Amino acid sequence: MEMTLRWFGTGYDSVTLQQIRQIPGVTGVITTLYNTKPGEEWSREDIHKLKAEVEAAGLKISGIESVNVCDAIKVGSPDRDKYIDNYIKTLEHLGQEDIHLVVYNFMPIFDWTRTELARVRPDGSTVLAYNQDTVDNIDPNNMFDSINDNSNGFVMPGWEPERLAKLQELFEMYKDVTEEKLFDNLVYFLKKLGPVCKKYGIKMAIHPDDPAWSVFGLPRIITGKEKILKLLKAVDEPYNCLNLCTGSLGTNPNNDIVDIIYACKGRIPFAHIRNLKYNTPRDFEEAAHLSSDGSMDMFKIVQALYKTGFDGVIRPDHGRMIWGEVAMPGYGLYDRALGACYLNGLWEAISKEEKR
Ligand SMILES: [Mn+2]
Repeated sequence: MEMTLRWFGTGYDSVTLQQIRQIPGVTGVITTLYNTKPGEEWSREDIHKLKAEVEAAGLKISGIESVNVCDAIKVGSPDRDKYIDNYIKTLEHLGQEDIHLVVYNFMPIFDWTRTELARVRPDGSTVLAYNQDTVDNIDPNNMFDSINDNSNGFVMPGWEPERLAKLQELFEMYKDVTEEKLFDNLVYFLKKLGPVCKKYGIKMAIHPDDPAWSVFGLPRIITGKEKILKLLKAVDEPYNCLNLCTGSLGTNPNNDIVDIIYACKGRIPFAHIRNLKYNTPRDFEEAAHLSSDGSMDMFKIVQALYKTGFDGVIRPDHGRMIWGEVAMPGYGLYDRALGACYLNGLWEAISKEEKR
């Protein structure tokens, strides 16, 4: 198991590589070329520069999150092959730079969705939160505004302002895209990536939809165990795999994360681990990683990973904003560092106990 932290890159992230290097047990970062747009080919030179910067700080690039998939591929436009070719070239360049883990998602238009970026918890920390009644009463345009007005000046991944400008156009593009069609387009895309992934040993880890249900009437297809297994079977190759995200799957309390881990044994190279707290069936907020702070049993989740032979990459996912830190909501240093230490502690205890 390799413990990592997400890092958005110099100039985009308030957290430095030097700070990450000092979190005990964290040896790598999950990063991306933040200045690229979905659909563009990443140059090998840019990837090499990023890698050199990370390695100069004594860390490694443990994976890319994300190489985003453009809307043409998701809706299956006539020109999608052009963008798939760009994606293949990007994977080729990543493989040549010895990077073998790529995260992506297949959510239409909106990436992860929250209604509050700084809900105050009883201890004074602030967290991302979601309320279904708010979503049901909001115009998607206002969603963009509220995300960007409350992001402490950072551009939230998936909520880039340039997407707002063409929101109507995007909804138009997706108007005939059913769940089935979206799923077929995903399978088409993955099959095309087969040769390059096999050549370079690249794993394409899909991030579950967040929240794990349809938002604003748009289809969502990676929401729970049955749908994940359907995808893993549709392209039944090790390169087609799951980025287990406890916080995303856990938005639906009916998702049994431990059961999903066992069902996907051998197909989880990467795990986002975080906790959230359910207040009512229509309202949840993110929590500290500790089991007792939220609604999930983190011990059981880490234990299931250990028992299924997980040997991939973990990162603590979103953290609370604590100790006066100003950072991208969910991505401050302090609480994610606490999360990494806690998860490493669970892992050490479980592995030593199992080996006894
Ligand atoms: Mn996640």
